[in-house]
Amino acid sequence: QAGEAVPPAQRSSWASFLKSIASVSGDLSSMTCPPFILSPVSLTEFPAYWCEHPELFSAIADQGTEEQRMLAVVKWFISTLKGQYTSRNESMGSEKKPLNPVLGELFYGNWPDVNGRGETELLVEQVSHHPPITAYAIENKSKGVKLVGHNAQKTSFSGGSIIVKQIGHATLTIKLPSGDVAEYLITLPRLRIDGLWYGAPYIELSETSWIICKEYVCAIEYKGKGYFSGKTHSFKATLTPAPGFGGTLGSHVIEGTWHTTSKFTSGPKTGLEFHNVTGPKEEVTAIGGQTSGEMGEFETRQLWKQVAKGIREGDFDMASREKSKIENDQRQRRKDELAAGTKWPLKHFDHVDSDPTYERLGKLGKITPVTEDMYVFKENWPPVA
Ligand code: HCR
Repeated sequence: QAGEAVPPAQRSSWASFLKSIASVSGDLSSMTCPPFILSPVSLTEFPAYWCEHPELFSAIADQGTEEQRMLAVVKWFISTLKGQYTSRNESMGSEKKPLNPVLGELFYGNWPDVNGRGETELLVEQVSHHPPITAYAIENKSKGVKLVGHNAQKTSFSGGSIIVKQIGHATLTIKLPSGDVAEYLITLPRLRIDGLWYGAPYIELSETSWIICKEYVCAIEYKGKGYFSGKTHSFKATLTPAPGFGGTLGSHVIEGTWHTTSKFTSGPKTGLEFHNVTGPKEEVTAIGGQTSGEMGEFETRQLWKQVAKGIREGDFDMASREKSKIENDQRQRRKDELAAGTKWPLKHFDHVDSDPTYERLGKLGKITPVTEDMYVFKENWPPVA
């Protein structure tokens, strides 16, 4: 039934919200939603989903051949999807609207060294407010594995669902024992937010995303119920040697559901399990202002503390008052910058209009657009004493 999952007192505002999104395109971040659908967590915390299986991230460095390394990269990537796209349903009952980060908002964290896998560090900076763009760097220094990327969204409405085209990409680099650096271009899937009619939004992935390195091209196709296997969250990953590497490297096809398990369905490993994320995940340990000494009021949990408290405790008047304070402060800062002829300085990233790695590797998968901008990580964290 329509609005089934919506608290009765908020059903009419949910109906108005649904009507309004049908006419909005761009990003949903500034839309006003009924309180039941608000999340107390800012989007700056989302990049932590990339590393909820730190052992898979570090294992990428431990592979002996390019073929094994590519399989390890794909395994780590597929294993992140459950956290990225279903964890809010698990923890909050449905997808919720995250807090829209302010320019300069920061989130730092880490996953400790356990069993010699090395420590993995996370750094996130909101590099644009309107439209929202989040840049991140995740690094296991002892293993020489690093992921740098950024995220933005373009949304539209179709057939009762919100379609989210993810803008941005990530590059994974691995320092090899030979001294060379292997690079992997990672693009992001398209999302469809279903369940709106009932007031219980959830995500399904669609279309194709890519992982591409010099020697391999991996196309990952996503389908929901009623396609390859008839199951929700299905995927099929096809790994093919890049031009010039066909004679030496094997091809593989992997199929399954990204939130549970998958196996090889073609190639030398046919029948073997590929990934399995039915076990526990490891949440990031957030690092407060004390480590950097400079994050101060821009540390995400500090910044949104009162808003998050209001949302968690059902005091939406307080949440809204506190949110307005943050927004007014932002407006004032932008006005002051305009008057002074200055621009907010990004702390950890430099914006550039094109990414040579994306252009070079993207060609191998024939991905579009042929070029994309990027945020170059300044490598300035943790601060050198
Ligand atoms: C679409 C979304 C904002 C963007 C979120 C992204 C794409 C951000 C990057 C992460 O790596 C992955 C990621 C996962 C999230 O699932 C995705 C969010 C889910 C919901 C949110 C919408 C803007 C919320 C709309 C809610 C409406 C129905 C009220």
